[in-house]
Amino acid sequence: MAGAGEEAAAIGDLFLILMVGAAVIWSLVVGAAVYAHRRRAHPGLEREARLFVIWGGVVFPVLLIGALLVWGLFLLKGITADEGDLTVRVDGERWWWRVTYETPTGDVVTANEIRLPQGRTALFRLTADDVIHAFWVPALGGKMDMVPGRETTLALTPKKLGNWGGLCAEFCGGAHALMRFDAVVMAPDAFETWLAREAETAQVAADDPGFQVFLDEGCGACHTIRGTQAAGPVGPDLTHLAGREKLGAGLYEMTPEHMARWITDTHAMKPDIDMPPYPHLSGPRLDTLVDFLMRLE
Ligand code: HEC
Ligand SMILES: [Cu+2]
Repeated sequence: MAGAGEEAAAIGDLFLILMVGAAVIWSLVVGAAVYAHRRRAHPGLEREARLFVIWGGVVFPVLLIGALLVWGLFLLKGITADEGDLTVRVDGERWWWRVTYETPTGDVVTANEIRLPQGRTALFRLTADDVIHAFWVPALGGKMDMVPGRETTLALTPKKLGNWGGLCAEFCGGAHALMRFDAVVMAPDAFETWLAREAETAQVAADDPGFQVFLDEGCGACHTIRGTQAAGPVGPDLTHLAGREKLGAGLYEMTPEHMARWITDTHAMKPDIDMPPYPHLSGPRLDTLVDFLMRLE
């Protein structure tokens, strides 16, 4: 079956076998019904029928469903494993993703984009901040509920390079359908380079005019830019914002035009979200802010 990860392939195989098996069993049942209908009555028929019901209707289904259950539990054990080559914590927020890589030198915080090394098993430790969400990267595997106050785990081993895209698979309110993310599978070397860069703080000059607008408008009350005094915990970490492929949790290409609209016309870009729009920003002041944000690589 198609799929870009080991776990998705295993689930794909299970699905294929269930479908083919169901088709075969359905044909046998219909065949038996037609046969029974045509059969003429004779003295031993009652006994034959009882045996058929016991073997075909009780023993066979119990054995088959039992075997499928064991297989399914076996698959589930691998998928919800509690170890991996790297650990990524993901918190579901309304309506975006807080992402933390656990590394030997400490936590690396980012948002809305998950990069993974090809061929390595990533262990996801999942939880939610507000309501139940669900973490799903269809091409790689899943999905797994994210529950406030609880931790669930999911192991994914991507096999193919590419941006496979992920989404929230549990209705969580207003912008649920727009709660996506990028799941980018990279060569292991490129991944290590990316992660090292992601761990760095932002290089922002104290007198950067764009950063002044950012502070004046109060963006820093909600957003963190590591390495500056902006340390808001409410919204996505923006330290390496422009290094992400998409803006707004997997929604828009990361371009200056989209960035400007995101700030002035926020709720047209993504309805219902917890970020206020800044319609009064325009002209050079907006340009300076956008230019600053697009330099946060
Ligand atoms: C009240 C808190 C709050 C304030 C103030 C705020 N934001 Fe946000 N911002 C958020 C939230 C919450 C999100 C996530 C929205 C979503 O996708 O559901 C967000 C998302 C963003 C994103 C997208 C991040 C990504 O990963 O794609 C950008 C860029 C952004 N904000 C910039 C700004 C700028 C610039 C300002 C100031 C002009 C600002 N924000 C002010 C809460 C805030
Ligand atoms: Cu959701």
